[in-house]
Amino acid sequence: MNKYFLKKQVLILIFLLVVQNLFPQTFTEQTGISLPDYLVASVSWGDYDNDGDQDILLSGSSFDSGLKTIIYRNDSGVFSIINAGLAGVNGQSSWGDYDNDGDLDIVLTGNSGSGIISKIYRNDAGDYKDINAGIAEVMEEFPGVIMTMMETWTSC
Ligand SMILES: [Ca+2]
Ligand SMILES: [Ca+2]
Repeated sequence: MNKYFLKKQVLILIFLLVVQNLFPQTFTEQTGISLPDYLVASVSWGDYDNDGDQDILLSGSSFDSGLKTIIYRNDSGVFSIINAGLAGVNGQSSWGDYDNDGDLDIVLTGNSGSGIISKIYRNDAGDYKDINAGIAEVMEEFPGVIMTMMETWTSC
C-alpha cells in the first residue's frame, strides 16, 4: 500500500463523516400506530417472541384504564396487545433474558395501586409467569412531586 493510496482513503473517510453530519438521518412519526397516553410511564423495545421484529413493553397509568403493563406484539408493523397478565405499575419495566434461555423475560417495579412491587416474569414460549423472585421493592421518586413538596415546606 503506497502513501498516496492511504492518503486517498483517509480523505474519503473524512468526506463520508462530513456528509453524514451534513445530512443526518430523519425520523418520521408513525401515525398509524396508536399507543395509550400514560403517566409515569416506561417503554422499551424487545423481541419477546423471537420472530425478528421488535415488540413493545409499556407500563404506566391513565385516568381511563388505570395501571397497566402491556406487551404490544409487532406483526410486520401492526401492533396488537397480548394477554400477558402482567401487574400494572406506575414505575419501570424492562426486558432482559435473566435465565439465559434465549427469550426475553420482564422485570418491573413501581406502585401497583396497592403498594410498591417488584416482579420478574419468566417468558415460557410467549407466556409470562411471575417467578416470585422476592426482590426488593423499588420506587423511583418523582422529581416534580418532590420539588413541589420541598417548595411547599420551605415557604411555610
Ligand atoms: Ca417480535
Ligand atoms: Ca429468558
